[in-house]
Amino acid sequence: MFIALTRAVSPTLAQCALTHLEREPIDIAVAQAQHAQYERCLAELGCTVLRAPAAPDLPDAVFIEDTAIVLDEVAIITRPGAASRQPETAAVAQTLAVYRPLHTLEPPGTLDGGDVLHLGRVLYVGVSSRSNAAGIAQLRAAVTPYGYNVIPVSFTGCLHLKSAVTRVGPETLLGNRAWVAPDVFTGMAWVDVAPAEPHAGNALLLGETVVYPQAYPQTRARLEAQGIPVKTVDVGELAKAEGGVTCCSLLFITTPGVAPSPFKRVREEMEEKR
Ligand code: CIR
Repeated sequence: MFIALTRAVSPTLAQCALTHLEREPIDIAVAQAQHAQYERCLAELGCTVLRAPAAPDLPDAVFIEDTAIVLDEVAIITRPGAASRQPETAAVAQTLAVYRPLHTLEPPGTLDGGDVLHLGRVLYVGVSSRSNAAGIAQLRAAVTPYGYNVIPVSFTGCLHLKSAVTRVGPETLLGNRAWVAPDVFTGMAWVDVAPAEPHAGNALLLGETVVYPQAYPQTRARLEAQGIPVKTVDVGELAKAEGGVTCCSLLFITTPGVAPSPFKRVREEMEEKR
């Protein structure tokens, strides 16, 4: 069973951390509706959607990807690079402890999950304003015993490595080569984002389908031209907070035999409402 762990949009989202974008008004009700549509999309693609406990006072809590890296063997609880986001990890750790042994990053290390691109036994990690050398070294020490290789990657122009590049197929990446060099990712084919859509590199691969923002039709056409199935979602209000489609969930295979009973089963709830 595939689990998509999500977290509710906080009523304080408009006070989110911002790095590259100007602050714009955010309509919370619309953001919540878009988030619900995103969860529905993941459920339709076969995920069991579970919500970590809500954190109304933590503006960026919806961007749960940044708080952990869930591998088959272990979950790494990060230490987010924005101080305002560091309290987000406690409840996520509690939730993930049901499924994985935990390893927690410590000061002075910082690392955001949005900087970690997981391709097989390699974790490419963006060196960013959020993920520092100490955080990357701690991640390497934690995952090396499980046979993973950690490769730091330089990039520019955006918040996280995965704002610039993500996986869209078993051996295919989608990315903005103005922000990150394709040849870093050995053995992977590369689809360029459309020039008019520099932020279009963030896609969420689920099985063979790519969950993708409605806002990037030109890049979507490029994916479809490669034979990649795409399901679009409108995440426009979340994008104002510098969020994309990867950052609103943590995807992982459940441990066989472990029941997710302490958590809200969003899919079941949605089915009841139909
Ligand atoms: C932040 O600045 O941390 C949030 N406003 C946005 C985080 C988006 N996370 C992601 O793309 N992984």
